[in-house]
Amino acid sequence: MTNTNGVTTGFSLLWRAPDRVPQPPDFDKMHSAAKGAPRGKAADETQITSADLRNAADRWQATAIRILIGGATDDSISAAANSVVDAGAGDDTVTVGEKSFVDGGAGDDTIGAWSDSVIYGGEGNDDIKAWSETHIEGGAGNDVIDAWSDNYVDGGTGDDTIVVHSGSVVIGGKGNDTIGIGTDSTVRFAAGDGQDNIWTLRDGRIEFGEGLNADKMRVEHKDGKTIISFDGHPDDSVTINGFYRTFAVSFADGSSQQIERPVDHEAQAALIARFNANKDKPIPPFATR
Ligand SMILES: [Ca+2]
Ligand SMILES: [Ca+2]
Repeated sequence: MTNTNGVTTGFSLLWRAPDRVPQPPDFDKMHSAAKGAPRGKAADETQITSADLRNAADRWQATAIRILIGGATDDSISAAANSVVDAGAGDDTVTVGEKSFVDGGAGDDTIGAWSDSVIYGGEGNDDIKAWSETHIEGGAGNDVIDAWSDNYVDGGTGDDTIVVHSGSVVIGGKGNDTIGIGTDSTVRFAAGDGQDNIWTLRDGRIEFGEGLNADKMRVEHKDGKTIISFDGHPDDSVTINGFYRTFAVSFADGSSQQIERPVDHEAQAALIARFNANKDKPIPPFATR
């Protein structure tokens, strides 16, 4: 597939172990190391380009990674690959190339990254987009996260909207989340994670956490949806939308089962109509915000 920059990218990339939680850089150390690096200015229109970054890197002789530190204001930062961005507080807009690390900090941040990156949205309602093999944590707030393939996405607390295309692991976390998954992706749902809606146009899996056991599970098919709940957990449920016939679920004891979903032609037609009506909207076409 070719992206808008004309770069050809393969989707069958090496699988990144989803449990691997990358360690964030030591920002205190970096703040002192980055003396002379461009910093976010008071003006909202602050724009730091990759050329600025290269100049800064030359100044403090850090060639392996580039470090950008936004202040407490609304920063706009555009950086090349191998960048480290600590955007700080404020409503920041950050775009980075591959193999980068972004901490959006507090505020409602808009963050975009290429592949193999690590993104922490921090507090606030963040809008995060990434390509592949990226570790994303939305943090607190109602985040909107859109990622392509082989990603690990944790929405954190809040009512998050998360869409992944393929080969990804998604954790909605606490709050009532809307999750869209493409092929070969897994949603992890723990006790206390709220009432989540999963939209799938293809196969999918749910891994239930401790306490959400097979012998407590209740499955209800209604209006084209499949609602999974558990005895003793009245505030938790997962609703599967979409018309794929089977859905795999697994439990903390290692057991698993297939949930067979009845065909509801009327619900299928309604979903397809909804998809087509919203397909031009960025996130997600089948579950509009
Ligand atoms: Ca969140
Ligand atoms: Ca949730």
